Amino acid sequence: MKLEQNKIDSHNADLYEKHQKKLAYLQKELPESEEIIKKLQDFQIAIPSWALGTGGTRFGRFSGAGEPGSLEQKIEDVGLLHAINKSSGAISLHIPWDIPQDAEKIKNLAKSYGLKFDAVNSNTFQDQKGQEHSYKFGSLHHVDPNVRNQAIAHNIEVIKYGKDLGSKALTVWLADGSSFPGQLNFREAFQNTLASLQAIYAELPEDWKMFVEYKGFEPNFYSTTIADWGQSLLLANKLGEKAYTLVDLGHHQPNVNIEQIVAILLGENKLGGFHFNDSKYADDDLTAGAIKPYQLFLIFNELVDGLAYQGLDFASSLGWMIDASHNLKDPLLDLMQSVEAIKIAYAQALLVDRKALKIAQQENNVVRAQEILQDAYRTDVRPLLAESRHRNGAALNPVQLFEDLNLRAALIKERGHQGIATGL
Ligand code: AOS
Ligand code: ZN
Ligand code: ZN
Ligand code: ZN
Repeated sequence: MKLEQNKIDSHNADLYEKHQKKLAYLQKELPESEEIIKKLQDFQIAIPSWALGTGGTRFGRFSGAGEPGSLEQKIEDVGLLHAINKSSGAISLHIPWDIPQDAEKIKNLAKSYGLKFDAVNSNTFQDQKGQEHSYKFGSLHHVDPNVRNQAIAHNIEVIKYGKDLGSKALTVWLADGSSFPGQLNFREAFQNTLASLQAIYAELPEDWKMFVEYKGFEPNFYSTTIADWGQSLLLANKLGEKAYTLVDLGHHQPNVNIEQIVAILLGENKLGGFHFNDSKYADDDLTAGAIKPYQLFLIFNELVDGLAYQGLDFASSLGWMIDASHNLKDPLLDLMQSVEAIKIAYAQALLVDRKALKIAQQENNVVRAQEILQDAYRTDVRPLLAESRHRNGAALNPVQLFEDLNLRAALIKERGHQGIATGL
């Protein structure tokens, strides 16, 4: 399904007057509005292919309807999303859930929607049909070199698929770990993981990055072999300059200061990118900004500061990806909400008066420092986001447009009551 531009235009015409009023007020208040709108227009957040269907829990899954049943339909869904918000111009594929049978065709299809291919993800956390060795006790860290070699070969194959599509990064997330004390020799598991990653890294094209994702627990409940940013950074440093740490917001113990981790990694030029989501307890994969929007803002505050410090371009220097999916909302609406929350946090971070903050910090003026941050955070920047979408030809209100046009019903009519095609 392709959304005709005139449908977006007429939606915008209905909302324009009200929008214009709010925007004019903000433009008067904030001299930097114009600059922020331009930055928002450029900022794209990649959509994970696996979030286009209703997620399940280990207790059950209530399948949605009209979900994509093929890679082509997943691209179509992201295309639809991008037409509506012009902020989701990339898709992140997961192999083998999304094997492109005909790379040229898939590439052209994506291009027709204005989409690029973001990081490709390998999968050694499940056994695939016909696979010789099982990943039950891990993959890259496994005690058996045959299992490690199989997992290495898979990652190299994923790079090959990514190359064919124009991806520029490989994301490695490992479920490897142990659930009982004594099960694993930690040092050997770490050394095996490093050696395996080195073998994969050796096959990484020159202009690619490798993202090493960490996670505290789950599916293993006693230890995870790449459990935190320290272990990920250690591996990335040993691997070389193309290897970076990837921060998934849900992969920390509760109350961990993620913005500080982000600041340190960025200062070392070792932050590769993000998997955005939100959580109350653990890897809940809830909509970004749904639970802790202030934390999201504080992370973006560090990103704006840190990328400028490194002299790096904001939109293009890191992997900006969503990794959220759950079982209650329409997946496309959920993604729209995540994208909106991420861009709100970015816009608010751009509002922080950095000169004044620096002075407050130098003077140890704690009260003023807090005032400066919260002044930015408490500004309603949504008219700036709406304006940036409008200028890009997208919808002033994506959620409302999707609902008013009954787009899910249209997808169900086209595809039937199918759920998403993944191995999950
Ligand atoms: C798993 O917890 C991680 O967040 C990974 O990024 C994973 O590959 C992704 O969620 C798809 O299952
Ligand atoms: Zn993730
Ligand atoms: Zn996760
Ligand atoms: Zn997650």
